[in-house]
Amino acid sequence: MTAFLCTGGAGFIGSGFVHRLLARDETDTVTVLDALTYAGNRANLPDDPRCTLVEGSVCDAALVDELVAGCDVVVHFAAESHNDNSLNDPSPFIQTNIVGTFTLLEAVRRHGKRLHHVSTDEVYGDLELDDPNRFTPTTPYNPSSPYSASKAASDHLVRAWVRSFGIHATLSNCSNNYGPRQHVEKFIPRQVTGIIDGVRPKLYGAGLNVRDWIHVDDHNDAVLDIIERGRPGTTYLIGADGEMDNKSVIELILELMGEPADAYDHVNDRAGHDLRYAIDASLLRDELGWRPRYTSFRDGLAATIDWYRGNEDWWRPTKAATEAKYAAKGQ
Ligand code: NAD
Ligand code: TDX
Repeated sequence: MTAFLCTGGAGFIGSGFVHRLLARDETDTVTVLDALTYAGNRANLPDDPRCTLVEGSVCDAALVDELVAGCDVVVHFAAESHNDNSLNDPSPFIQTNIVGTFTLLEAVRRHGKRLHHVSTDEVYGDLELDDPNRFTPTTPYNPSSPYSASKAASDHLVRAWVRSFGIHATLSNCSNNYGPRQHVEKFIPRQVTGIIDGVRPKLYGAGLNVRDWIHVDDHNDAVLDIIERGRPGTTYLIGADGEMDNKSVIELILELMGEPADAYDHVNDRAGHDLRYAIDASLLRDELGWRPRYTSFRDGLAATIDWYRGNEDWWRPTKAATEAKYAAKGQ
């Protein structure tokens, strides 16, 4: 019987975590602290008396202190998460990702609580397409965008609080997630919902950029394993050997949705666009025995497409405003 505090639990990955947590144990409870920004949606949360939503910010020190005091384990998902938004306006990324993590760390330190910090592979920068190496926990930090720099800063804060103050924290850096309830600003949902609306997919630049795709449920299973069995102070990389270039992902989406494989357009590239991410998850596999359940990206993607087809009420309200932001940048 564990009382979890889950920040950002009304977003894509955090809500997936809440669903998995409550499904696997009948006695756990979860308090979700979420600011319900454009990316948060209370409808993402299960209708379950063991789940309570508190609408508020991780930057609100008094609120964070009260909630941390009342829980056993903190799982920190809350963040501004979209690279393109960070190029338009970095300011909320500095506040939520850096100041918010600092605020949480201070409360965790005061109350001596267990923390798991959720981060991204983007903190390591990018790899050449032919580089035989992948990211490992010792790869030097080299972030490219305001988003990834703010996540890198948050990781450094957590590591410093572990070393200097002895807080009991673990960290994870995961590759690109896909699955249900991902905001339509992100690559895969943007193209899938566009095709449903008869709009051709939009590929940044030549589309040779490689991302290492993992299903959101596999990410969250790894987070649960780390919370239960991870070594204090350790960073685990999470990835499922899912490297694929963006052009191939668009072609696969088009095929699965019954459209010609060349029915997409090239649009303006992202400034500072990272070329390739690739995760070596050996530590997670060898030490904690984690294995991904979604071993076929094709099957996981087909199920995700079905989810967007069946949940138009969920994504329709945010689609037009999201596309208007892209249109202003020729994307
Ligand atoms: P998301 O944008 O879908 O959700 C973020 C959630 O945080 C939203 O519910 C939002 O309302 C909330 N939030 C934002 N600012 C807040 C604040 N100040 N206080 C409280 N809540 C706030 O993001 P996501 O894709 O679910 O990502 C979750 C975490 O996982 C992030 O830390 C992200 O860096 C990390 N991550 C994401 C991916 C990916 O592929 N999406 C990969 C690796 C790591
Ligand atoms: O319309 C598009 N066309 C396109 O070619 C969009 C929205 C994106 N892209 C490209 C850019 C990237 O190379 O697709 C790739 C994936 O883009 P995003 O979905 O924006 O993801 P990315 O920038 O790779 O970051 C994601 O993974 C790491 C998450 O958004 C981050 O939160 C996570 O940390």
